[in-house]
Amino acid sequence: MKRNQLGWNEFLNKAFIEYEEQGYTVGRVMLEHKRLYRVETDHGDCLAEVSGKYRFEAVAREDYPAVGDWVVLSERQEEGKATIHALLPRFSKFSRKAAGLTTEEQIVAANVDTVFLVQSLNYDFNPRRLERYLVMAWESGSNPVVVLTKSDLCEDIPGKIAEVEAVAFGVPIHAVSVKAETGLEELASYFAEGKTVALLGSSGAGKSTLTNYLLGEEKQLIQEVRSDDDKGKHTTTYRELYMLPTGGLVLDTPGMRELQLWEADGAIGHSFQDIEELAEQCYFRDCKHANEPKCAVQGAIEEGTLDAGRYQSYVKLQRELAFLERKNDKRAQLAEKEKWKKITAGVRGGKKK
Ligand SMILES: Nc1nc2c(ncn2[C@@H]2O[C@H](COP(=O)(O)OP(=O)(O)OP(=O)(O)O)[C@@H](O)[C@H]2O)c(=O)[nH]1
Ligand SMILES: [Mg+2]
Ligand SMILES: [Zn+2]
Repeated sequence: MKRNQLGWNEFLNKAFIEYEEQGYTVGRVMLEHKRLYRVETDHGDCLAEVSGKYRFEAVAREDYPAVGDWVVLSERQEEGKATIHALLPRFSKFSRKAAGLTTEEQIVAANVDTVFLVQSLNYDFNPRRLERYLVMAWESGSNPVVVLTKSDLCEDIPGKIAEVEAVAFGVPIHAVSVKAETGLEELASYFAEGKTVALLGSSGAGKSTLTNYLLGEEKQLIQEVRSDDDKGKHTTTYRELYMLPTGGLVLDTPGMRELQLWEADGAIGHSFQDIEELAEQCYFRDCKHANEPKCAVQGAIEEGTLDAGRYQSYVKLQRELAFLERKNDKRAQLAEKEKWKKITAGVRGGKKK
């Protein structure tokens, strides 16, 4: 069945059984455009919208389907259309804070097995930015892999890999070039049948170039980067999930200007294990690693075993999360209010369709 090629698994099957008994079908969201979805099902692809009831019950942005999601459908095959009635639980999701002043979760990729954190080996290369991506990747429930692109433009690949190793313990790192066709065969193992890989990174990093290479055809538009600073032009403007001819799926995404953190309970600790281990050796249990005597963190920075930039990055990310948490508490209160407003309005006005 096609489902298996699309990444169907036991976890999803369990969640779907009750719907299946009611005659619904299931599909995976391949593309989203303004709340209109292209969904791939056992019967081919169709355009789908959420039902009125779904819209009525959705409170927040993250309640709506995102690319990679599995959705419960009633299909109208002759028309090539379908209605989405429910969302199956996500086994992983890579989120960020949506751009702008609101605190809203934006799901960048749902149900992905592996995230490729893509950086180019020339100007785009930035271990501090990678730290930020790694925190969200650990939080997502998918496995991070660092993919360093454009190795044909780099003189010192081992040096760059060492810099990445220092911030990404135990994370696989691959240096590749689509132009020179090197290192690419190492990536094949992530694309076993039904496995989904999402490509994330800045604009111009070479995500779409890699996608086209994997697809074996020029599906995604690619544009030259600006020659003065090598910044991309935000060529890709929407997320799209593709099935590879060799099995596996790839999700190309638009380059992110900035990755603002979303909730990340334990992920900072996971990414900055080195610092948290040092902190345990500080003399004072509540050491703030500022001016306290016998501070192991400051000691390591002085000795040069801990990079000061890395420590600053850790502090900055923690502050950002604390700020987000405070705002989210407020948002949760508002959402709860909104929900009750809807429910009481529904009771008064009869059932809304
Ligand atoms: N030299 C070299 N250039 C590459 C390589 N891969 C990609 N490029 C170039 O990098 C530029 C940007 O590539 P894209 O694939 O469009 O980058 P992207 O990450 O998809 O960018 P957005 O869609 O804006 O997020 C293009 O000019 C590519 O030709 C490579 O391996 N070597
Ligand atoms: Mg692109
Ligand atoms: Zn300390």
